[in-house]
Amino acid sequence: EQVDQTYIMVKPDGVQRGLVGEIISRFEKKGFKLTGLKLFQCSKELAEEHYKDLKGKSFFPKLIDYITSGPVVCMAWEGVGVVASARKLIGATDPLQAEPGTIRGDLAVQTGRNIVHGSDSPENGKREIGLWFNEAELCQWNPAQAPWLRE
Ligand code: YYY
Ligand code: MG
Repeated sequence: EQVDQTYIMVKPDGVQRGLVGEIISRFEKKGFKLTGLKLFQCSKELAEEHYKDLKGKSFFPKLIDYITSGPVVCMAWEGVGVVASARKLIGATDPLQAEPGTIRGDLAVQTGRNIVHGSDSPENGKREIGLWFNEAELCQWNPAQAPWLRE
């Protein structure tokens, strides 16, 4: 099967609210492989490039202010089906519509403070990891638990 990569980011509100460990833990416990992780203060330019598809939306300036308002936690995760699965773990964009059990459903109340980002396609997963990480910041490794996660 195809192994995909997704870019997951704890947004500034998630960091400020002390939810970094909780959010990392959801993906770690599921069984995906972490290949990159850092705390990072991003520039306006990087935030705009990351969200370039939303340029022109009324909420775009506020979104950029929010994402650049403090440090974020950048993560790269890898696995079969990781992109769609991570989106399910994260839940709907509007946290009030997100199902209980999802990160946004359990931990957030408003779209403009929805605490976490996840790539929406394998192509965007690769693109976003390339935007947020240098090659040297990504690790290829073999988790000891691999044979206990997939037969
Ligand atoms: O992928 P996801 O984060 O669930 O939603 P997107 O439609 O890609 O929007 C990105 C980001 O923009 C969203 O997480 C919050 C913000 N946003 C907003 O503030 N108001 C909206 N009506 C839609 C999105
Ligand atoms: Mg999106």
